[in-house]
Amino acid sequence: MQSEHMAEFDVKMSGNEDDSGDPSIALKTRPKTKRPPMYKVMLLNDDYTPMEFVVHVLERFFGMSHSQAFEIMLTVHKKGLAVVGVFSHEIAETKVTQVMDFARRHQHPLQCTMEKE
Ligand code: TYC
Repeated sequence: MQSEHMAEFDVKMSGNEDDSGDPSIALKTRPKTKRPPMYKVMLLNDDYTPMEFVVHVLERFFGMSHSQAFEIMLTVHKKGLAVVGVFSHEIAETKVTQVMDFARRHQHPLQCTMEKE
């Protein structure tokens, strides 16, 4: 299987002068670059993790200001979850691991997940 990050080449039928009937001559190639897939990182609500802990997580791992972090924390609290950032697969995985480890170390049940955009 080809890596999703590799450049692919596709074919273009137009813009040539061929009328020989040989389809192989009528194909031109052009480089086709694909953007890497992006992943939403989400925080899930629970009944036990202190609000201030969630605010701290958002400041510490997602670079949010205190007021931004408080706002997103409240969104998770009220709606059940919120997207807290969109990242490449590797960065998203790192964020999830950092949050889950930090929550476990502090014995909070906070859950952080990622999902392809
Ligand atoms: N619902 C929690 C409480 O009332 C606060 C909370 C917010 C927990 C966001 C998790 O992702 C979360 N203490």
